[in-house]
Amino acid sequence: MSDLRDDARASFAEVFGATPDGLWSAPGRVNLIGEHTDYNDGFVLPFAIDRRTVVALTVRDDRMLRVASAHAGELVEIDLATLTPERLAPGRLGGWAAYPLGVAWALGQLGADLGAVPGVDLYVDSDVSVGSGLSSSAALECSVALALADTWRLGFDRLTLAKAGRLAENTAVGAPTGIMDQVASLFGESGAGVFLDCRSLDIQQVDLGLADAALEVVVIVTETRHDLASGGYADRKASCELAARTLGLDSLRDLTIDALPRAKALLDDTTFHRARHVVTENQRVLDTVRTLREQGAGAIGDLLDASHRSMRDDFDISTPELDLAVETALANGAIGARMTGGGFGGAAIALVPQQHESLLRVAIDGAFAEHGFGQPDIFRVTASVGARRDA
Ligand code: GAF
Repeated sequence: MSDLRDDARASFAEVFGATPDGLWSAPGRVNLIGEHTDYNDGFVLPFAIDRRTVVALTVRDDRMLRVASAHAGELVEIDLATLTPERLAPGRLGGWAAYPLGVAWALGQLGADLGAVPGVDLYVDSDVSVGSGLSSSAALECSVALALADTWRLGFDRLTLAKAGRLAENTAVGAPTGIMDQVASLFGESGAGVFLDCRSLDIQQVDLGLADAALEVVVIVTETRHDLASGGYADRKASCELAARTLGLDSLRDLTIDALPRAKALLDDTTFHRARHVVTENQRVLDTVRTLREQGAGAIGDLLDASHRSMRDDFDISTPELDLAVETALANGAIGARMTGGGFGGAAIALVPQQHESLLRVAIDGAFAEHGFGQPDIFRVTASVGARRDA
């Protein structure tokens, strides 16, 4: 992390010829459980990870926003006065710059007077790899949102910053996501999961108790990138909305497990299976939180496994690589495993005894090679602190 900060500071000086006024950072996330429930007003339990995006920033004496990234070639600049939805429409700015510039625009939509704030030079570096399923997008949005809110003295609370991140992603990037990732990135705490009710937006930090259970979480990033702005994610969201509409509900949050037989009679097969995933997944989140509190992390493995099966069989968002990662982890000592994030590629997580990471790596590397799949990236993550000012 200190390397990332030093690099960002040095690169900022190279690109902009100045020392940054400050450094901010925000983490990526792993979702422990509660997938595709956030945009259905449901429950989620992600945690912020120890991989972060760093933003270095200085105030300018004009109204230009200039953004540059360690992971993208060219510097992008725009006058604050021209920061309009038309200019920011998906595909117009293209690439990564839609995220930071979209966040600046979104802060304006949520009450910032963009006519009265100065321009900034902003440089981004990150060790949350893009397309890995660990929400590099939320890490970028939330680090930029916090940096701009501090610099422009907006006085916004963290929930408003999370909403700005989501609005930028929905509008400027064109990914119809929920609010889970931004809340995880802004509200993460060391050792804790972020239990969010996506209807009331009530947030509770839940002690994961991993060290007490002598367990750790290992991430397996498959080489199949996932992209939330492409069709599969939006298609699942549309199915959920169709199910709720057909059943006369505001959202699938209002469908209970007891009412599933009635729903089966009213919905086509595919829509029913997708709705059933959401309803059962909401219950699994509540069960996981209760189990963590009453029995500890050693008792949540079956819930993680059931969540994966539901995403594989009912919601149909897993891939052969993710299934193989989960199966191999379970056959090699994991007490629970599931894909994490939006699906269609990206990452899986395994809950394993401490010191188990290298054993798991050998087993999964071997299984992937046998199946002709690209070598996955495998590493341990810890639940970490959310977005903050670093310097
Ligand atoms: C992605 C989205 F960004 C989240 O809002 C959430 O829907 C998740 O996929 C699936 O649970 O990370």
